[in-house]
Amino acid sequence: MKNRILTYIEEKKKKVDEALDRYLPGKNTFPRSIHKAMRYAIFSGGKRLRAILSIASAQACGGNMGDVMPSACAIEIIHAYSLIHDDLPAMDNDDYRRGKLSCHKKFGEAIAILTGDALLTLGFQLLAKGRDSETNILRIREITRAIGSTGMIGGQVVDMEEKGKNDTELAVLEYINTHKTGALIAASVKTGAIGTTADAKKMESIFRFGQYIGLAFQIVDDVIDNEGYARYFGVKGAMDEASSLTEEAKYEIRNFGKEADSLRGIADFILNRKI
Ligand code: GRG
Repeated sequence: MKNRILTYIEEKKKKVDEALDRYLPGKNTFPRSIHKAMRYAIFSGGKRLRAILSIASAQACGGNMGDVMPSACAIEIIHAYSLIHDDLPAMDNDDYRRGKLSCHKKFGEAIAILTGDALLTLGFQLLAKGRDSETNILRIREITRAIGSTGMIGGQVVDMEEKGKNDTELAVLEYINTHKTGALIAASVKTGAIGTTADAKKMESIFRFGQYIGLAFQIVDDVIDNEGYARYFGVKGAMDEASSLTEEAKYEIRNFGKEADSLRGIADFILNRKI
């Protein structure tokens, strides 16, 4: 029998993919070139972990999947924009993403840049779509903090500037990981809790949970790609660190009930993932 968390992830991924399909303009919508590219970038095999984390976080705080779905999908769409731009020749210059041609290889550089821009814009359109305006604004505030120049983009800038050096300090590595990847993961968890009945204390705990698993996610990524933390500490050292961050994360939500079991399960899934 399939393990409970894998079933949860599979079911929620299906729901997220269905919602993304509804939210994205159809591939025949004019101008077709950009809408085809947007759909290509979104439906090319992402795990949807950030959206699933948002849903699990909402459920851990007494919320429901329907209310959080637009913002959960917005985060996946914003994540897809960051990957497209990260793959561009001016950045990582990657020909492949998720085992398929990267967006600029498939559609050309100009359309890829515009596809990233259009996805980022669509993300904010969706963040404004929820029923409650105050919740929408709080979520937008959280996401903008996570992805701007003091968040994901800041992490990307420092990462670019450190490329090719082999004496990157641990504090710099930590800055890159917490900002480039960790910030959006932590925001995925927090935006899931926004709009629920969670009080300030619960909100703080769940955000710290998100920060710990965000860093653990990037460390595991470094192990998979044999870079960053894995180069610095070796595979075992890096995995020990990811494992203790996962424990810290779960400790943060120790006072949550059974309704937070999916969040705990996803934390373990992130630690043990191989892709
Ligand atoms: C260019 C604005 C801009 C930002 C780039 C997020 C980022 C900043 C770059 C991505 C580079 C990268 C591959 C980082 C490693 C961690 C990471 C985000 C991996 C991909 O996330 P997954 O594994 O991807 O959740 P899927 O494909 O499952 O969606």
